[in-house]
Amino acid sequence: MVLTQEKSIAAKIRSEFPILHQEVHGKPLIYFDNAATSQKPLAVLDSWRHYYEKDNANVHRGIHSLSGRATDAYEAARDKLAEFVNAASRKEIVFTRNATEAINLVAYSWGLNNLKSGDEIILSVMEHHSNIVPWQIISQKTGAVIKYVELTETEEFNLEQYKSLLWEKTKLVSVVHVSNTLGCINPVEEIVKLGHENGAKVLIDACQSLPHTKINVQGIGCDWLVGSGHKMCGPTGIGFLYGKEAILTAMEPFLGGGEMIADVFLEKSTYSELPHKFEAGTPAIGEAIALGAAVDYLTKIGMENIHTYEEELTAYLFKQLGEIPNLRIYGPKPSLEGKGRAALAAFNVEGIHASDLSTLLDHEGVAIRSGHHCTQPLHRILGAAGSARASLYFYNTREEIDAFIVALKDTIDFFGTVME
Ligand code: C6P
Repeated sequence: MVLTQEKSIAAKIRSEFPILHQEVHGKPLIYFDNAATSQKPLAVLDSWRHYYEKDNANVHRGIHSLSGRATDAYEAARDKLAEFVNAASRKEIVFTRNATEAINLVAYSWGLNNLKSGDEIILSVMEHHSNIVPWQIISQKTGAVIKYVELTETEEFNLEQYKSLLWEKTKLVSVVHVSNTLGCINPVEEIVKLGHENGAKVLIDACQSLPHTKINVQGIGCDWLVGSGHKMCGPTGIGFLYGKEAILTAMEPFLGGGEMIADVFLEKSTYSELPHKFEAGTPAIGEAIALGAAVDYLTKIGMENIHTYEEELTAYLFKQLGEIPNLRIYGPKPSLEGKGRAALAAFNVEGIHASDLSTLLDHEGVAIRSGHHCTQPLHRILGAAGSARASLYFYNTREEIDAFIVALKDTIDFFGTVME
């Protein structure tokens, strides 16, 4: 199905998301906080419920029928995810709680064992805290030094400065694909290629790209890539780490316990094969299965269709926001066709606190996020304590953007009147 503004298609898609059909403070809900978490379609809710109603049992443990069904469905979800990101093997997909845990897995398992004093880690200033704090901890423990890629004048990834940071001491590059604040789309293939040419390993944080565009890990060429299920129509509590098989094989386990072992003796243990070596304890089984259903759902709509439709929304959102005086949007401008950035806008209106905007918009039924969006260092560089952020997904429409703009203008007028 090609996504368009056409009423019947938009209505069909929206009918699959029960949560969207409610009023907040007496106004129809306009959910524009999709970068924080996405809503879940019936197919995902049904899959989760089916698991707990019919198949609930622990995985890889029992030989009874329920355990067999749970194990099959859990492993089928891994297959779906492997195909979704074009991994070379299902062994390269490790289920984690979220992207944050996946980055910590790499930091503790690979970073702690492979980095030493004087080695260098390259991050960018636009990273989410999840891709800064784990490396700060590893840096403190190993003596490895963190270097940051800065922004260009258009508030994008500074590729030239990145090149100047790379040298033989660079052992790791860990950067975001799409910034959750700037909305810029970073040239990850080029970043990976340059990192590899200098002998560094490269991790890509695909949290904000995976839900919106086709990701091909082999095409990107990265060593690791992380994502969170809840941002791509799946449940919370489930995410994943993609890692090249040879690298994951060479890595030490992150957490120890049941499920990740081959044999346990009182003195020592041997570990399971990939990917189970990294999945200690009972996993989030129902959530992984429901994430598999989300992958099926997104695949059925088509990632290309989602991407193209969101470009259309981006163009419209930026056109409408652009007409509001004293409103500053962070990150690059999209083309007139909405290309070149993600369907989100973090912004500030002169003289009005972002949280006040968000609070008053909530009274109009509009859900946007305000604050630092877990990119505090970036906000400091932008000279703002925080920002308001409207972030869209494929179930949003131009009519919702219109209603958001009316509510935003009314809110700004209200503050203007109060402050006069
Ligand atoms: N950003 C946002 O409102 P977790 O919490 O592990 O599911 O995702 C962390 C994360 C990592 N990288 C990027 C680029 C992200 O955007 C996020 C989550 C949300 O922007 C919540 S802070």
